[in-house]
Amino acid sequence: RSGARFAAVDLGASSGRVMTGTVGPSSVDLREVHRFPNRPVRLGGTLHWDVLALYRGVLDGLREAGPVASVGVDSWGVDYGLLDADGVLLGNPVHYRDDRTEGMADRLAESLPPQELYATTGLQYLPFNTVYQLTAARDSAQLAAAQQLLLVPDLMSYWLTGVRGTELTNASTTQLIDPRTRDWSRTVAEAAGVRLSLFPPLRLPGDPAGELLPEVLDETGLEGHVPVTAVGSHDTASAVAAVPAVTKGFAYIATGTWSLAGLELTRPVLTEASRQANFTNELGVDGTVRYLRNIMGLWLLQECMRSWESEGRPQELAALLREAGSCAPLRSVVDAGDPAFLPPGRMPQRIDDACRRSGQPVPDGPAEATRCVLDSLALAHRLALEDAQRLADTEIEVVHVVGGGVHNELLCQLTADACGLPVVAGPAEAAALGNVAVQARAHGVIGDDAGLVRRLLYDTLPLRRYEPSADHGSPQAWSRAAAAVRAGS
Ligand code: LFR
Repeated sequence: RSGARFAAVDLGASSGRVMTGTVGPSSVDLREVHRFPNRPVRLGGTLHWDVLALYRGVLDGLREAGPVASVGVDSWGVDYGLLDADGVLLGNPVHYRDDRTEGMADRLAESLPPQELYATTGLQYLPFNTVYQLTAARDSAQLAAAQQLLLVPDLMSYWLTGVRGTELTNASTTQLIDPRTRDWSRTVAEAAGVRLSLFPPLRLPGDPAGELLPEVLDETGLEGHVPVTAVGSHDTASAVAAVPAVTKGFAYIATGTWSLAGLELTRPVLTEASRQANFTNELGVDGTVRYLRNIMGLWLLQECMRSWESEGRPQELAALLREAGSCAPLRSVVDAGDPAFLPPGRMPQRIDDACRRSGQPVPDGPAEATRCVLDSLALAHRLALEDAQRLADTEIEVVHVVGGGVHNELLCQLTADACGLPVVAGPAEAAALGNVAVQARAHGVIGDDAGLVRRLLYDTLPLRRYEPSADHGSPQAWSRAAAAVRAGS
C-alpha cells in the first residue's frame, strides 16, 4: 500500500512551506514541495505581514502538491486579520513584533489584575498576546468596522474554503481562553473590552473545515472535492504532536525562530508561582496542555546574521557554527528570555550591550557572538526545564528537540550539556508532520491515537541522540552560569 497523501501548509515567521505527507499504517513520508519567504513589510510606521504573498505561496504550493486527500494549515500564533460585514479583509494583519502593544499590559491591568488574568487564562505574559493587540487597537476605525476576527491559519483556511472558524489550539494564544473549560473567558473579554462575537465558532484539530472553493481548484489545478481539515493550527501545537516520545518523562524544545521549552500536561498549572516564572498553558491536540516558556530562540542568531550581512560582512552559517564550536565556552551569556531582544534590528549591538551591562566580556566578532547566543539558549533551555519540573511536579528523563534547531548540532549538544540530560533530536519539520498526522487520524488512515503517532514517528524517523558531556564546560560551570542568568533576570 502506498498510503494516503495529505498537504500540510506550515507558515513560519521567516518562511512558509507546503509539504506533502504520505501516510500508511506503518509509514510516513514527508516531502517539501514548495518553500517561500515570509518578508514582513513596514508601512506607515507599523510592521505588517504580507498575507496575500503568503496566500499566493499557499496556492503555488498546493499546485505543486498535486492530488491530496485533504489540506491542513498551521502558522505562528496570536496574529489575526479583521473582516468586514462582506467577509473582506480590512487591512494587512500586524506583526507580533510591532511595538504597538507597548504599555498595553498596564492598560489592561487597570481593569483586570495580572494575577487574575493568569489564574483565568494561564498564559505567560508576552507583550504581543492577542488580547494586548486588541487593547492597542481598541479605538481604531478598523476594529470598529470589523465584523469578524480570523487568526492567521483560519484566515488562510477561509480563503481556501469560504468557511470561517476559530481553531482551539491557536485560540488559546489569544489569552481569551480558559484552559480549564477550553472555551472563551467572558471575564477576560469583558475586562479587555473585546467583543467575543468577533470570533467564529471554535473548532478542534481533526474537525472538517470546508472544501477547496472552485476558484482555488482553478488556481491550483486540483480537482473534485478536496477537504480542508482543522489541525493543531498553532504551529507549536502541531510540532509537539509530532514529538517522537515513547517514554513518559519527556520534555520537548520546539526550536526555530523561538525556542518553546516545556512539558505536555493533562491539566493546566495556574498557580501564582507559575505566573511569576512566566510559564504558559497553551492548549494542545487531544485535550492536552502545553506547559512551556517562550525563549527568544534562533531569532537571536538570525537577526545577527541579517545585521552582519547589511554591514557588508555576510557569514556562512556552517562555517560560523564550526568556529563557534571551538570558542571558549560560557565566556559571556545573556538572558535569552529577555523581551529586550524581541524587536528586529541591531542584534549584535544589543547582545554586546547586555554583556557590558552585566560586566562580561563583549564578544569579539561573529563566532564569539554566535557562541554567546548558543550558550545562552542552552542555559535558557535548562532554566525552563528546571522550572517546569518544579512547578508541574514531574521528573524529566529525556529532552526531545524538534524543529529547525535540530540541524544545529552545536545547539543540541550544548542543550544536552547544560541540562545534564540526553537530547533526542528530530524531526526538523515537526510542525508539518504534526499537521499531517492529525489529518491522517481524522481520515482514518492511522489509528486515532496520539501515542500511536508518536510511536510511528519514533520507529520511522532518523533521530539523533546527544549524551550530556563536559566537552563544552563542566557541570559546575553550567550551574554557575545558570545561577548567574537567573540572578540577572
Ligand atoms: C512559534 C510561535 C510561538 C508563539 C510565537 C508567536 O512559531 O507560534 O509558539 O509564541 O510563534 O506567535
